Amino acid sequence: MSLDHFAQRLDDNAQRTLLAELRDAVAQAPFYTPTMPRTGKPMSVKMTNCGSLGWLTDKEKGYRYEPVHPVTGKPWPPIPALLLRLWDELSGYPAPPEACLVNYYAKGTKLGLHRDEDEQTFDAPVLSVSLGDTALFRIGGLKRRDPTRRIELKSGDVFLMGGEDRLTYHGIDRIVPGSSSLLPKGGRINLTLRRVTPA
Ligand code: MD3
Ligand code: FE
Repeated sequence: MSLDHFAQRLDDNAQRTLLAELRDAVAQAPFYTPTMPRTGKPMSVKMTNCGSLGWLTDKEKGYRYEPVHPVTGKPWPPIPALLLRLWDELSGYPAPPEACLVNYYAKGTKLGLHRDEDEQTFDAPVLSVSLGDTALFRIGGLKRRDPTRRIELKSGDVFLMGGEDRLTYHGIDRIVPGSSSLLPKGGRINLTLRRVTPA
């Protein structure tokens, strides 16, 4: 396994079901603005999490996983059932995901080229689900300077990266405003399911 793009894996109905589950989660764990390690510079993406562990970053302690929301201090809400099923169907991993990072991209939001390397194990894949406006996603190789290519991630698309591609560099160049009517206020939500500890 390496990179798999399941275009339109979720139909309109499934996207709306997931969005409803997500509304409950976000009511308990509101989106907040993460800040960069050391500099404290705010990121343009808004974040929250579901699951037993959530990814976060702040000026003082940097990138890490924590069991509670940084603002409310409460445990993250459960991962939506639809996502747990999707992980079972596609991941090929013998244990459920521990973390579901929820990213919100308003118009103008970017995410620079990076690797997801804060987990204790890379033997599980990362599974990503896109909702709302189309993203211009950039994916490179195992080295930062490797050539990159662009992939459009649309509402309902699922992207799976594992095996030799688990540590590839990737980022979001921009979102395309008005490309989807799923989210009433526009923008894009991306959900990434991850394993943090070995099964
Ligand atoms: C390729 N999110 O949360 S998801 C992230 O659309 C992140 O919000 C992007 O990068 C987003 O860390 C991209 C697709 C993705 C996620 C993880 C990967 C692609 C990946 C890990 C390795 C290679
Ligand atoms: Fe990433």
